[in-house]
Amino acid sequence: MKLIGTLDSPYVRRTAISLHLYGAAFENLPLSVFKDLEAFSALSPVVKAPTLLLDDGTRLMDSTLIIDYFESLADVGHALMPQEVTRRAADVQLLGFILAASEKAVQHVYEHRLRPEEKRHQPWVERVTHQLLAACREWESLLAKRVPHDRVDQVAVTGTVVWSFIQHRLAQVVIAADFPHIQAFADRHEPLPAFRAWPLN
Ligand SMILES: N[C@@H](CCC(=O)N[C@@H](CS)C(=O)NCC(=O)O)C(=O)O
Repeated sequence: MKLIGTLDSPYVRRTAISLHLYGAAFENLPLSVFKDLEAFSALSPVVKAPTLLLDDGTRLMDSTLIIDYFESLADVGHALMPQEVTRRAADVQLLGFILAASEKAVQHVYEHRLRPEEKRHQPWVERVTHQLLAACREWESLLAKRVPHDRVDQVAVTGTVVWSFIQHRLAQVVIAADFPHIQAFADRHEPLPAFRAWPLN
């Protein structure tokens, strides 16, 4: 199985760490969606990272769909989502805000790194920044009230990966000191083996 994409993408990294925790054997092909356009296109013409090539040639795209597929195959000992429905709904809610923060952070990065300055549309940048900060505030507040889980789960994987990405790229926009619960949560998880095996840098 081959996971295509670089670990500086929060979507690729959350998929790699999740596959690791599910105990799935895979190889990472660190092709960039920008620098390795030709090689990436040859494997997947849509050039979306992550793309996961299964051994039978099936191509899976979108981190949430990929993770859901492996979650459906996992036994209880390897599952990353709670089995109990109320806790599961709470985690799905929290993951929604974390993934919204991720999407807005990636849009912010693309807007500043890919679009020439003279073509930038300031109201759009302001909208994306507002949405990013709103998502982080909801995330912080839900995390503060969350009953601590004793094992690494999907909220730990995605929350840590997305926060590290945001702090790596947008530390001037999303001030870590304003989000102490998220920061402490990420600090607790980044040193763990699955996160170190698939590092951001
Ligand atoms: N919802 C998708 C988002 C994936 C995504 O946007 N990946 C970026 C890399 S961070 C990408 O493929 N960018 C190239 C493009 O969209 O053209 C997921 O969860 O996998």
